[in-house]
Amino acid sequence: MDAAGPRLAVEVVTLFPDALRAQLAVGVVGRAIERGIARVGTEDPRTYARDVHRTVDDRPYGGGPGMVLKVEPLATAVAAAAARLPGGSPRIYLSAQGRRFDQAAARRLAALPGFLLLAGRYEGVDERLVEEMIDEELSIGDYVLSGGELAALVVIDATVRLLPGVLGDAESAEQESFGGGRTLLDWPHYTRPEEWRGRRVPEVLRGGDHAAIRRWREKQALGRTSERRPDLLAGQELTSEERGLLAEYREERESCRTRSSRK
Ligand code: 9D3
Repeated sequence: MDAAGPRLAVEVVTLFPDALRAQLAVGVVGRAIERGIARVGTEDPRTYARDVHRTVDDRPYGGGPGMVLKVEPLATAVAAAAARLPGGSPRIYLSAQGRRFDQAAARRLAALPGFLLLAGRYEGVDERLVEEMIDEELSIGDYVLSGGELAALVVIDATVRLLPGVLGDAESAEQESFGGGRTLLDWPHYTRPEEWRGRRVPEVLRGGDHAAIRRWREKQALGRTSERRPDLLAGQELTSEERGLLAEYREERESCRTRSSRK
């Protein structure tokens, strides 16, 4: 018996609970829920719409295109979902106006006993609902989505995989293997066959020298990060070991380019 309840409880207020639940059933998150580590409930505001058409939206004051989610029945749905969460669980509105969700935000949410996610649709929700019932607003990035459901799935996925016992020991260790607390891009991965269209798997990965393999992977991770995402390394002090690996990476890239451009 699991009388302790889940380590993390999440509630999502959404007009599309079925679509959300389908995605939550698969993969790492699906397994965490099955095992009782996390619990994700949903609440559909349409349930609380009292008119025959079950209306949840209305035209915006001031005019303009699109519709706005009405404050009632949304308020009833938020209250019903919040009542199932541990005390102190923040209520988060997913919107393009929010602070950017990142790995640090995922770690912060993973440390909580629970949180509520409100996924909007159409042009958004009546601002008075936000003022009255919402603690913070989160965006997942600078692009336009059609609603908050995909954002809710992103936040839940990134958060649940950080909960103790969700990942295996090996995967958990890999998350922390390099970088001394900073985020680096991943190194390249290969599996069989050892040659495909004339491209061979890097020789070091085929030998059993684990120290050499580890060094090669760290070099690739550092090199790719500095080439593709210099912003992740900006303002960070590299160790002399790391500077050496980065110099090696750049030399190897250079000699690779020289070779491939030779006539
Ligand atoms: C300027 C008029 N709009 C539509 C073109 C604004 C707008 C309304 C509703 C833009 C996006 C949305 C729906 N977006 C979300 O619900 C959303 C979102 C996003 O669009 N980008 C990044 N993160 C998020 S979190 C929720």
